[in-house]
Amino acid sequence: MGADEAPKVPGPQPVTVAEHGAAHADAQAQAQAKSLPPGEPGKDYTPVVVPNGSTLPWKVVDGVKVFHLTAGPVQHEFAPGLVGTVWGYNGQSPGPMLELVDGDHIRVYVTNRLPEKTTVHWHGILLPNGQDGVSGLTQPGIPPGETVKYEFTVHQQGTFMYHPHFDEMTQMGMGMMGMIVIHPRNPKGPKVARDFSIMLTEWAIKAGTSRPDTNEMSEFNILTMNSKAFPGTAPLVVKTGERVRIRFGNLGAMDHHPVHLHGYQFRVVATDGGDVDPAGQQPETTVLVPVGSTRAIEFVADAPGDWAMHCHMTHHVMNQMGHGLPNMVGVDTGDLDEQMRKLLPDYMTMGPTGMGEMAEMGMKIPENSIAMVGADGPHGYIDMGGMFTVLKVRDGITSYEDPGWYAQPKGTEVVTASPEELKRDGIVIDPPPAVPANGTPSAPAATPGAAMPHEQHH
Ligand SMILES: [Cu+2]
Repeated sequence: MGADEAPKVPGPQPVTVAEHGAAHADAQAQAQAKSLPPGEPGKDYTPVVVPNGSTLPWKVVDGVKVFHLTAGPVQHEFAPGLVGTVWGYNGQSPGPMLELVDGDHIRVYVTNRLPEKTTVHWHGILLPNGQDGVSGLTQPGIPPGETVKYEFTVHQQGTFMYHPHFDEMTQMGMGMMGMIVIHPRNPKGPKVARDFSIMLTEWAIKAGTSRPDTNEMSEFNILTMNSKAFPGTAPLVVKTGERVRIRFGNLGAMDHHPVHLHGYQFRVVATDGGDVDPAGQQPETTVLVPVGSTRAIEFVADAPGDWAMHCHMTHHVMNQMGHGLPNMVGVDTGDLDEQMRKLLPDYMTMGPTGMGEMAEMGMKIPENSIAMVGADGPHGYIDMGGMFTVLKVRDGITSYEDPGWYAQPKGTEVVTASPEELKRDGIVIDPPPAVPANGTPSAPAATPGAAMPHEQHH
């Protein structure tokens, strides 16, 4: 804004037009003067790991960290078998993570290669109003083909996000979002050895199609961590004894995600509003990550194994084919499948005994789609999909490459109960009710718990 455009400011001590203009022109220089030298990985911080993702590269020009984001269409693989035509940044969804240090002065160039306007809003970042990225409110939308410059100094630390603030429903539903991590300049507290960043979101892509339906409001069928659905999610690999931080962000359209970690208790140490005071860090095994929020959890990985980490909404650990089916659980389908196969050789009734074994049986699915759930695991089929990944904790590893599946120490596996054990512990197994396995008994079954003396039910 030129000095002659600056409005006169009414007030007890009005500044002159000339003073006001000069002050405005100096604002950026002053902000930069209050900034610190660019923070360096390895020296000022341990870089954050982005499973299935990347960190945005930068260069330093005259003490300023310079970044470049390009918004545009992306061909993105959600899991083997499903490639979507989505929108993202620099050829990725989510966009690459911005990794900064408190006091960094940054310039971010944003080029728009979308067919419509866009902006970038720096979610949770404390900055001058003009840099806030809200189309129409704080800046004009960036037209297709144009490049704008955002510039500010960061004076905070924690986990934040970036996303468009123009046609949000479409652009975020198409996958435009990314994480921002700002490390403290002088870290306090125990040092974290493994620091992970995971963006949660949701998509509506009808089986056999490739474009997200961004008008969808409730029927999301691809639930992702860093835009991957299990089995496309990369494991989080940690050495036994290391202190771990996991940062979650949620920029999905409609759903909050309670992310549950097996095998551990953790503390929620920070939100995008700042660090949680240690006295207020509630112990948890599940952290709710609301839409438009970040949460960081910490724990010491003292238990080796393959530990599941997943959203606990059961519909969020299913892939495309698990939604919108008629409920067949408990229905006696008789010779329906046999009759139907005379007409449709691949016919299979969906889920009369539940859905667990259907993906495993290799049901026929449309081209470019992913089955409900699943992948082969070390002990059979893992019938999970969507927001599911594995924390792999291993003794004495020297690399964070995927170590494969955990070999459980002998004597710690689940085994079939032997008759001797059943007898020793007084477990009496009632004969199964005389009805089909997928049916409901027509007569009341034996009194539940009859085999167990009541005094053991305290
Ligand atoms: Cu969820």
